Parts: sequence; structure tokens; C-alpha cells
Amino acid sequence: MAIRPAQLIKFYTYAVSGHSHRVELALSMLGLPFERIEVDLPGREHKSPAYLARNPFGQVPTIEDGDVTLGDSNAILVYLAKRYDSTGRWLPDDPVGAARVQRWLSVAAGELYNGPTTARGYALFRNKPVPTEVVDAANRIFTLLDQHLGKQPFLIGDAPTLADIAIYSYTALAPEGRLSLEPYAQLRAWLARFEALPGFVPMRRSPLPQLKEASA
Ligand SMILES: N[C@@H](CCC(=O)N[C@@H](CS)C(=O)NCC(=O)O)C(=O)O
Repeated sequence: MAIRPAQLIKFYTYAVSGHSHRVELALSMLGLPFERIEVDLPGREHKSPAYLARNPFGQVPTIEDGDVTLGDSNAILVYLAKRYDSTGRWLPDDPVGAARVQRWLSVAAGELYNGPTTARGYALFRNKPVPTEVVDAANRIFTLLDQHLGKQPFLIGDAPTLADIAIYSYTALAPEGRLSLEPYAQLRAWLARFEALPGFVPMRRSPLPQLKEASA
């Protein structure tokens, strides 16, 4: 019998946060009941004493599941899979499978963050040109992913795992960072395979602001 939460999982999120989208994907793909609580980031609610008590880093996402309060998207993915996926499909228990998933969680917080996530921050929230080194970092990780996904359908093999959930959101959002996925056919095919999975939920797309001309 599937293990279910005793109550709705409280999911503190912000609509345009890719880190939060990771968690929404996991909640939805694992079929878990949850309640969405929008945190007013522009109003700095994430730095209020009440929110900091939940997540001292003052960031979304955060979840509350009974007496468990947890921040950090990748930590939340691990928690949800360990707690509720008794099949071990999303986070294998064997040492090699678990390590392979962890490797991509590290990439999500490292190379992916330094490339596409950062590019989106410049383009969407700071309305600034994306620095060349950030574009280069994004293209390096896209090239690597494209080659890797030419060999197998999902990141650690034939079936999706937390690795795919962690890498999906900011890869799919690349155009919002003024980055093109056009050169990466295998990567685009993987995005389509991932989007066809049961429980997939799209992320709201944000229109890019007009780039401000450099003023004298
Ligand atoms: N390591 C964190 C990063 C989360 C993160 O950067 N969240 C952003 C929104 S996407 C945020 O809350 N930014 C506000 C801030 O850092 O003050 C995770 O994986 O959840």
C-alpha cells in the first residue's frame, strides 16, 4: 500500500521560482496531496520573522509535513522520495544509483545554477544583459547534458529519477535567460520526454522585459 502523508503538505512557493517548481514537480509526480502557500517575495515576506522561523535562509521553497519543516529544493526532493516513494524509483537505494542521482542534484546546485539560473536572474529580474561568462557556463552544461542524453533517455538511465526533476526546471526556463536551446537536440528531446510523464506540471512562463538601453 502506498504511504501517504497524514495531512496536506504545506508548500511555500513563489510562482516564478524554478527552485519551487522542482518541488511542485516532485509533489505532483509522486501524487502527494499538498496546499500551495504563495510567499510574497517582492513584499519581502520571505525575510519576515515568521518565515525565517520556517526557513532561516529566507528562501522559497519550504515545506511543512506534520512536524517536519524543510527548506532547500534538493533536500525536499530527497525527503519526499525517501518518505513516500516505497518503490525507490525516484531515488534508488543501491549505492551506485543513489550516488548517480546525487551527482545531478549537485549539478543542479552548481553548474546549472551558475549558468541558466543566473542568466535568468539577470534577464528577468535585473533586466540586464547576461554576462558572457554566464552564457558560456550555461552552454557548457547544456553541451554536456546534450551529449549525456544522447546515450540514454533519462539522466541516470531508462527511467526518470530525482535527477531529472532537479535538472528540468531551469533547463526548460533557459529562454527566459535569453539562452537558446536550439543547438541541443538531445536535450530538447529529453525535455519533451519529461513533459510527457504522468504528473508533470508546467511552470508559468514569464515575458522577458525589454532590455534597457545603456544610458549615458
Ligand atoms: N538552495 C536553495 C535556493 C533557493 C532559492 O534561491 N530561492 C530563491 C527563489 S528561486 C529565493 O528564495 N530567493 C530569495 C532570497 O534568496 O532572498 C534551494 O535549492 O531551494
